[in-house]
Amino acid sequence: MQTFIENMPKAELHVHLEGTLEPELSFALARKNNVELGYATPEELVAAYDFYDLPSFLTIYYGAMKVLQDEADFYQLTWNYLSKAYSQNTVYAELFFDPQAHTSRGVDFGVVIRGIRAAQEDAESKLGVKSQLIMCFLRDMSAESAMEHLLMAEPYRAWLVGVGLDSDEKNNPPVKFAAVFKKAREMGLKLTMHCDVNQQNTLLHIGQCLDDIEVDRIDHGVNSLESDALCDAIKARGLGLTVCPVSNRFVVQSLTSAEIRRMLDKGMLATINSDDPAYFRAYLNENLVELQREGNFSNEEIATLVGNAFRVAWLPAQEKNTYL
Ligand code: ES4
Ligand code: ZN
Repeated sequence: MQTFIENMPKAELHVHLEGTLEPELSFALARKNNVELGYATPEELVAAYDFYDLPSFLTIYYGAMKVLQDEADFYQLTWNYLSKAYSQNTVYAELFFDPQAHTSRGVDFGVVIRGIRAAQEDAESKLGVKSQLIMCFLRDMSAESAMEHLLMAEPYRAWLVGVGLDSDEKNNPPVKFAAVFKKAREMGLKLTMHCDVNQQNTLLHIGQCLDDIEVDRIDHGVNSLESDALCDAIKARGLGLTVCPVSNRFVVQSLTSAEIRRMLDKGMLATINSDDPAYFRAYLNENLVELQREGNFSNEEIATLVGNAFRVAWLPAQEKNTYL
């Protein structure tokens, strides 16, 4: 089964580029940029990864970003992820990035996106790994800041496929960003939002994603299973759910294999993803292998989950069919 999973051509739709920052690269960039990390070795840094919910994770995730300073750093981050994807037979990826986590540190928006874009182009031409970029807004920052960043992105519109919403969900509902997402849709961008597992008001938030924002996909969305009406709406609209098993384990102590099986049984378009693989210590293959073991999924079920990622990818139908 492990070989079956490793050999399949795969797509990943929910991976935060900043969440692919491996400890070894952190150390190399810290040395290059004269940044103090506060740990003697990469192993010591990993040992300090102590998260058990979303806020405890986000503190570590944002803190580590201080080593990312110039265009070459964003290139290296992105190139390393896409090379890892290549090594795992992940042939297509939609990549999240968090510009506000960089501009708030004084790093220019253009520096971030140009570094990422150059690595995407090289990965496609040299490795054959195709990728598209999704700009995320930090929901614990203001709607005004999100709108400013959407305007900053206008000159780079052609480099983006969509926008997303991430960071701390508590007291930051989808409707806070209704105007920003409306403008993004007018720019021709696809829309997605995080509805992380077991967040306060999660059913309200999923409902707002569907009815107020009219998203094209939902990131996580596992709690939709608690409402038949939400499940029916998600199914009727053919919306993909980007589920992240190993990420979920930090919050609910399970890979949510039972929930993923229920989604499959209902005909919902669940996909499997790594979220923040450098932190959760699992890329796409490891997520699939561990999920299969916990849920005892058949080859056919794994193939459906992997196929779903191509089905709901933001690619022209003709291009998707070359992968399916
Ligand atoms: C994230 Cl798991 C998760 N949830 C919300 N925001 C995030 N940013 C990076 N990983
Ligand atoms: Zn995420």
